[in-house]
Amino acid sequence: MSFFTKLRDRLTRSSAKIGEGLDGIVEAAPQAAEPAPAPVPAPAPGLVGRLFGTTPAKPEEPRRALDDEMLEELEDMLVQADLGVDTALRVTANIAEGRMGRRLSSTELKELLAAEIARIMTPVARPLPLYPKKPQVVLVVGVNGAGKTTTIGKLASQFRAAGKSVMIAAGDTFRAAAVEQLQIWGQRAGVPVMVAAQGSDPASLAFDAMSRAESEGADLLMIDTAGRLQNRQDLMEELAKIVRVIRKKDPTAPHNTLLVLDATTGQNALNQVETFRQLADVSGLVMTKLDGTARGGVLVALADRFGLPIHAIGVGEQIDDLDAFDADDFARALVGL
Ligand SMILES: Nc1nc2c(ncn2[C@@H]2O[C@H](COP(=O)(O)OP(=O)(O)OP(=O)(O)O)[C@@H](O)[C@H]2O)c(=O)[nH]1
Ligand SMILES: [Mg+2]
Repeated sequence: MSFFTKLRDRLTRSSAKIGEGLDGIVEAAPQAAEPAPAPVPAPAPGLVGRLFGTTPAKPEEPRRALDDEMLEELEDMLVQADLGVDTALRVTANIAEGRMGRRLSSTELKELLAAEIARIMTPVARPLPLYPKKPQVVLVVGVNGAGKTTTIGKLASQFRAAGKSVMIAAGDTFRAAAVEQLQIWGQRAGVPVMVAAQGSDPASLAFDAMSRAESEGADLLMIDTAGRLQNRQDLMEELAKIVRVIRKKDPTAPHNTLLVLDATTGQNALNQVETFRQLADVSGLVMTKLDGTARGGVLVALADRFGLPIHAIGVGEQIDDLDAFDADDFARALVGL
């Protein structure tokens, strides 16, 4: 199954919210504004139609003239769908430009919205950059349960398949279960996982992992970290320390700091980006759990507000449920096209 097909099949809750929202807005056209045209009877799909391959005329899609009221409804719907107020306003204004009074069908409105969303997302749709530097150190951060460990497993497997030698460091040294989880992913991906004694300093594990990755000539070292909430000062300090220690070994590292965000958290993802950016130099985002949430629109708000690269999106728990982010595919799937 292509990733686009998967995306369209799994983004259903977000696309239902937006797609059905747009249908509803168009169908809510104020009645009796003008006399409805007399219905044209569709030709019966008889022998002539079969002979000449003509299909019976489709019933006309409902249309609604674009006015202030309709724009307001559109704006509200986009805010509800987690695009955020600023982005919803901008998108609506762009759709309105030069189109006031025009009678739009729901499909046309979806096409217009998809184009606006794709325009915002295209500049940020960038795969994880690969550098000649060996090992390229990828630090993975985020709040509890965002999907860091799973994303590392999926990415490691994909880089492995692309012929890269990959190592993983289990920087979540607090929970034994976290280490086991990463080891399972390491086995699936065929990638070695470096672990340290439970409760030991994650910064020193990161340092040791860098030494080993260097001596074994690994292309990529992915460092998992414990989940941390933005309001836990001590844990945020610990993250800053991991970065400092990594830099002692290689001043240019970490070469990528990936912030993993859970789509189901909606607007809170914006605060997470703000906080993590202050502590670690976040270089790119991965958004997980776009399957099963109606809040996928938050990705548009993130792109519009921060302009940070979106490297990949996750739409499930399996190893191949993560793929590079494609702006057009995402925009079309999101509006239900
Ligand atoms: N549906 C769905 N589930 C996901 C996705 N990514 C991760 N998960 C699930 O989310 C849960 C948490 O994922 P983890 O990878 O353990 O998250 P984490 O950020 O490492 O969590 P902590 O280490 O506890 O902070 C797991 O049950 C994953 O299977 C996704 O894209 N879609
Ligand atoms: Mg984890």
